[in-house]
Amino acid sequence: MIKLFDHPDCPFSQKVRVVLAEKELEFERAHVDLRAGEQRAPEFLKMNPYGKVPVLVDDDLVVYDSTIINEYLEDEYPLPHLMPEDSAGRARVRLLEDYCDNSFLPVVGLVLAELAKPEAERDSDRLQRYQGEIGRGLARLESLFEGGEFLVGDFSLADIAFVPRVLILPQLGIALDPRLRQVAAWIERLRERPSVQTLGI
Ligand SMILES: N[C@@H](CCC(=O)N[C@@H](CS)C(=O)NCC(=O)O)C(=O)O
Repeated sequence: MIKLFDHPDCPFSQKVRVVLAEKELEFERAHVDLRAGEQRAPEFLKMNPYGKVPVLVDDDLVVYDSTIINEYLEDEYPLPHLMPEDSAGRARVRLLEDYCDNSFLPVVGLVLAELAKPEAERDSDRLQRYQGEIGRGLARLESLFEGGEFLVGDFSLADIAFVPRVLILPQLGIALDPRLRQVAAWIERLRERPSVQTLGI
């Protein structure tokens, strides 16, 4: 039995939920109340010493970090494949996941934090700088499609990494540059997938 310790709004948890849905794996969800600090409780830290969601428990195995969890799910439950077969394609997927986890998602987090402030307290220069950075990230993605439908070959863990945040661009105050036609079509394609719809975003 698979159990996922997660938080509904956490983009890292959402990445894992899309993979579980793609692979049609049954799982139990355990909500970790981050505001109440449940992620710092000793029993949670025993599972993930970093004190973060998501954590996946599959029988006796405990795995944390969304990208490592998704790699584990791909290895253990390979169908449908969410990684290319060739090493070059796999490396490209991993590079994009790394960019998404360490640059794209954090800057989206900064925008959300700024927007969560009362309007009078927002730093509009900072907000614009962050929004501009997201726009440049999306422009970089535009150049990757080369006529294909997804970032690297077929739908993969690379696309899934971006799902939680590219679906909420309007909430970030970002109007997609109309020149980014491939990105616009890709976002619509992602939005239509049943696995993505399970997120309810
Ligand atoms: N690299 C981790 C990041 C996970 C992460 O940052 N989770 C956040 C919620 S979205 C968290 O649990 N924060 C709680 C805390 O830092 O106290 C992953 O990919 O799983």
